[in-house]
Amino acid sequence: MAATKKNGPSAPGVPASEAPSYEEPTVPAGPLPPKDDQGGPDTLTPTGVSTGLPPESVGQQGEFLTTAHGARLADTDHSLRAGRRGPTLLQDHHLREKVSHFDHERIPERVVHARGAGAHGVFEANGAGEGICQAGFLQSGVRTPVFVRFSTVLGSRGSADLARDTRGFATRFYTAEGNYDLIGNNIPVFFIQDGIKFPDVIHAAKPHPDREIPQAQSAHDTFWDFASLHTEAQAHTMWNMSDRGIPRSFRTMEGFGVHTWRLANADGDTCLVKFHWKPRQGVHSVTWEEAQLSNGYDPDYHRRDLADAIEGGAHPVWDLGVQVMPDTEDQTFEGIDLLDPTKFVPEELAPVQLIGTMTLNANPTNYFAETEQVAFNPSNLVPGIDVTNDPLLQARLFSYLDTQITRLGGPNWNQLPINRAHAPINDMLRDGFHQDAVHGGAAPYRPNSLDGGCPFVAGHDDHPFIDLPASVDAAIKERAHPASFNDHFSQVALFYRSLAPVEQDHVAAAYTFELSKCYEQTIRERQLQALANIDADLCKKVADGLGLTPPAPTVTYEDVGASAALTQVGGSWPVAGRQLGIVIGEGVTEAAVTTLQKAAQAAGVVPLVIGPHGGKIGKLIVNRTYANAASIEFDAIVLVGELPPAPDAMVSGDTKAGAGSSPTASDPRVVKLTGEAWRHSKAIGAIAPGESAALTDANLTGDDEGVVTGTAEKVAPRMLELLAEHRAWGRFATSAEV
Ligand code: HDE
Repeated sequence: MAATKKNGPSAPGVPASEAPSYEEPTVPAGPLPPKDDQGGPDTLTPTGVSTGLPPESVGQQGEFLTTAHGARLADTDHSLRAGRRGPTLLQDHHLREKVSHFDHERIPERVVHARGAGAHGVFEANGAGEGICQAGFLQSGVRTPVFVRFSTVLGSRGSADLARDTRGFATRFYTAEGNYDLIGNNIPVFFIQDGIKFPDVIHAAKPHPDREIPQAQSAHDTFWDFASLHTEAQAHTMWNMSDRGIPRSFRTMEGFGVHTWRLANADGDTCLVKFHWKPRQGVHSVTWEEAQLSNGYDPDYHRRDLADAIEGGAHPVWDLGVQVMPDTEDQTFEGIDLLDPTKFVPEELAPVQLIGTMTLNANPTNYFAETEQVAFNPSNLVPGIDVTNDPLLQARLFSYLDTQITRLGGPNWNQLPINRAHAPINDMLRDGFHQDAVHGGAAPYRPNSLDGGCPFVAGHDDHPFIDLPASVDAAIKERAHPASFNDHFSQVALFYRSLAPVEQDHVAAAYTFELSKCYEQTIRERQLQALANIDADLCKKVADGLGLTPPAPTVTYEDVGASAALTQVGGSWPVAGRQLGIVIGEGVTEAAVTTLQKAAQAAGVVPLVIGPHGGKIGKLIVNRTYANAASIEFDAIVLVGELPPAPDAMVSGDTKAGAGSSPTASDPRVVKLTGEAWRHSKAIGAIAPGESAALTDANLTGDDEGVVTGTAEKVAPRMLELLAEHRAWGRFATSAEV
């Protein structure tokens, strides 16, 4: 008999809503309900009518295994054969259906942004956007369901999450006026100014065509060959080489619409805007070493983090903001060409005005049906939001619709549950592969009288989508761009000079790492020349690392200053959803651990106990062991009491046990973990009656930066404060100081 113990929220990540029984269940029962944290697309008909049914109604039904046409089956383990040792019969419909369907389970992955994770949520407008945009979902108090998909760009579907890369941040608003898709990135500038170059940049960045390596990386010759020749890519690559290229979490990323969009209010007044998502969780990153370790220890790091945080109740929140610029004829603002997507508008020049808030509150029930099949499209616009002539955006308007036809197998991908609009659909599009609607009527054309003239076109008062009138200069048809697009460096320098010294060091290290992975000296030298044109100091640091001579700049441009909004360093941020590692040994004082656990849980932090073995120590449940824990999993660690070597601390069983040079009083894996947390500038706590042997073994004392020692009552609140600061930034000197 199956046990029906509900899996509790204290363990984010358990696979099902009920804990499994030890024996294989034998009493027929229907499918288990989804987990509490799971949601699904609203249950609508393909033409947008709400069915009011729960999300499970589109899942599997009934107690018995059936064929795809609903006949119950008694055996799915044996194929139908002519005799027990004879050949399999072609008439075995179940075998053919089962294997044939399996043969076709995969669909082409996205050409770019193949690796991603999604979540459901809700957007609530605060009304501040009403004056500039007539879109219904931006009117005060309107709540709109959303689905968000975060992604990396370069890697294939199974690649690791912590590649140094841009992150996609695509949001679908299921508005009452149709779907609105805001498909942005975590970086506000792009590699290219014209969409016709997109295949070039992606071909250069994807693995080399001969060996198909390296996966999910820009640290290779073809990428830097392109970026160094095509210097308009320098703006985006500088952001990639900064800490923005390796976010701590999807939850700690900003989002940007990148292009300039044109909004119109109810009176038809227009303005130009840049969209921003501001995470309430703060903007945080990992270190490069953490990223590399994570890709081995936990390639699903970002995916897991998002799902666990939502399951654990730490629902991530972003404010949606706009920078508002006048809709002038030249579409420039403070000297910045708003049609050039390699440029951004510093917040000091146009403050970000918040117009609503998005909360992600449910995980998908089925990755394929939702996260894989969601098909975003920048042409999904609603009344009041229109495009500009940014030549990058213009090409996207074609590409997204086009790519779905191959990826999702035909023209009816809008009818997939996750893509269905929450508005009545009456589109005159007919037939095609996988048609889900059963259209009535005789006249899918206009004008008609046979269907009573239906569908009618909307009049002005019916709130139709409006292609906002825009004057187009009498112009020559040509393949050329405006002169303002020729400045490839001034804003790159602005970005670099806006960073804190520690972030600048990270940038220099990232360029050095990436270029050192190139085989061709010419490519390194060419990229160094681009760096010389950005910042002499940065160029020298990278040149030193590569053993090259820094070249002199070849271009001059006006210094455009710095923007304080660009650094991640400083400030204090909510800690909900962060992970605290509590390292214990046999004979641990349980009360100290309980104090830490309670303080963490009260702040929404997930406490994970790391013990010498699995199972329990006293009453404490061990979540990780010395052998399987890695520092990358924890935002901070606390060492509790004595942590002597566990019996399995032998190099023959776990080579990490040989990490130290000499035997230590503490388990060498704990010493390694502590050393890594130290290097990664994470907070470290130690609870011990006297000196903590584990701290001493890691060459640390309670006086070191970001290290706290004492009782659990003293350590717990201080750890939370340090966690809120994200890193102990002052722990190491920067090159600006030495
Ligand atoms: Fe995309 N992009 N893109 N892109 N993009 C796709 O669409 C493309 C660009 C972005 O989670 C594809 O459905 C072209 C800028 C995100 O499903 C494809 C150009 C920005 C996602 C495509 C660009 C983006 C995509 C692949 C140059 C930031 C993931 C599958 C004109 C503003 C969406 C698909 C998701 C996905 C084409 C440039 C962001 C091939 C041709 C600029 C976040 O259609």
